[in-house]
Amino acid sequence: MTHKDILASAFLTDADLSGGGLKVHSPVDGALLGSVATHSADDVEAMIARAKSAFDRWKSVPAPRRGELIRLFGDELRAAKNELGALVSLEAGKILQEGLGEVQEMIDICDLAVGQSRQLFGLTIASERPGHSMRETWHPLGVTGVISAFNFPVAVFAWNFALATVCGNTTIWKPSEKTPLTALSVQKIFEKALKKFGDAPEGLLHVAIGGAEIGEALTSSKDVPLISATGSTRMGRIVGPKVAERFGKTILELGGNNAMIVAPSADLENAVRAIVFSAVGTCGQRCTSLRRLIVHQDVRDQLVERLKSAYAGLPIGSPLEKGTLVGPLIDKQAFDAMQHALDNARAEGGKITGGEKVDAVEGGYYVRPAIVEMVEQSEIVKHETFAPILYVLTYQTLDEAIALQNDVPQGLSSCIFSTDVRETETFLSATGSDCGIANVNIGPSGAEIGGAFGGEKETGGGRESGSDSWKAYMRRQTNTVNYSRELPLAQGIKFEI
Ligand code: UN1
Repeated sequence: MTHKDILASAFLTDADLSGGGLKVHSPVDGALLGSVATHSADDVEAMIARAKSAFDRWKSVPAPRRGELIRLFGDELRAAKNELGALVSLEAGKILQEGLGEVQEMIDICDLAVGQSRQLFGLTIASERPGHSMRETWHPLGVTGVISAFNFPVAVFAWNFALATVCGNTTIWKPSEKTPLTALSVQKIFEKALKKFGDAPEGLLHVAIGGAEIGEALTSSKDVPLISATGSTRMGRIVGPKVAERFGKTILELGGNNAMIVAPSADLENAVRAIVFSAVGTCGQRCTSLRRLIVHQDVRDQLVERLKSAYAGLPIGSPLEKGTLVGPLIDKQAFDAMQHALDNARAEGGKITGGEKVDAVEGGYYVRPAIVEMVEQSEIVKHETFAPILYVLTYQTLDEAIALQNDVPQGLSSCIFSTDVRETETFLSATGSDCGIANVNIGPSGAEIGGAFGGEKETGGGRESGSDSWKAYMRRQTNTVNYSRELPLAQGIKFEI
């Protein structure tokens, strides 16, 4: 399929792709995919007003009926899985398998949200007063601002949108400037669902395309009670305080610096497969990518040797071609950042294998993933570089390994390969990993949508996707009802008039 075919089959028209000010290039070969129209801060103001009036109607639609809209959206995504998956691959550069996986992740979260729409459970609480009942209920919150990143251009949006919608909210989505086309395609797919649904208010979803001024308009508006932002810690440091200043809520999903501990008892065959997938998959551009390997000294040489030979045979090339496992970096800036990190690693004593530019497809930034053997967890290792660089560190005791794993500013994902239950349970205990995600005998990336997704420390603390993450999209209300003929006060206070 040509680029044009991929764009057209993902419902993008010439009007979508021409005349605008934002030039979109494919990381596959640098080809210009389109010039997309952008929005201004004033446009965003108007979107917020429309989303707010849509919210006024949507919040009174019964939640299971709201779920029906997301069920229809999931159906449309199933029908368009191949087309949208290919567009993700073309615009974000991830291999086709991962592009399809990303759309599957959207479908999965729609399914979860449909079920959730019948389970926005509150609580009944024992009242201390006779003839009183207490409960806790959950109500829709309002307009939700979703700021998403290039590396998961559609799935992370869907985590937020599917839940926000069944929870009764309306959404304004600011996709990454690097991936507006997938967002426009998703908007069209959602419109098909809306048509089938029939009577939804106009303005449930707005896509706002542009740069920082869009984010600024969303974060500063008191009419957007919740901002869910995925991206760098640098971005989070701007968004978090800005929203907090007006007492808005945030869900922040920022940088990760994910580690794997490989113990002497580990199944090394599986460890190698997990390491390669999580370190080089998506060309190291997942927030959950494996960046640090903490290996026991007894298995270190063996493991590193196996990894080097696996890395040497990796098929690097166009992500659109079958058989490719490593696609391109998103752009030149990402390539430069990778080279800069490798220079620093070298200066800090690292022994580097790989990392060089590969001439796979003209116009794209392809690299051989790097393995960097470090003497210690120096400065560069503590820094998240969004590229396929795997730092290798060695340990002797589990305590030492856990201390290394935790001694970084980020706290997203982590894992241990071990068949010793004492070690694995320690890793998952209060004295183990300090991350939001901690796995045993699988890699740190590729989380299922059923669990809460997010992390601690500089990762921002937000949780999205499964478990009870839906609560972040609602406001909590505590109710006390007196059905007696008396008026007793709490805490036994007497106040006679
Ligand atoms: C991200 O990189 O922002 O767990 C999200 C994973 C995917 C989501 C990654 N399900 O790797």
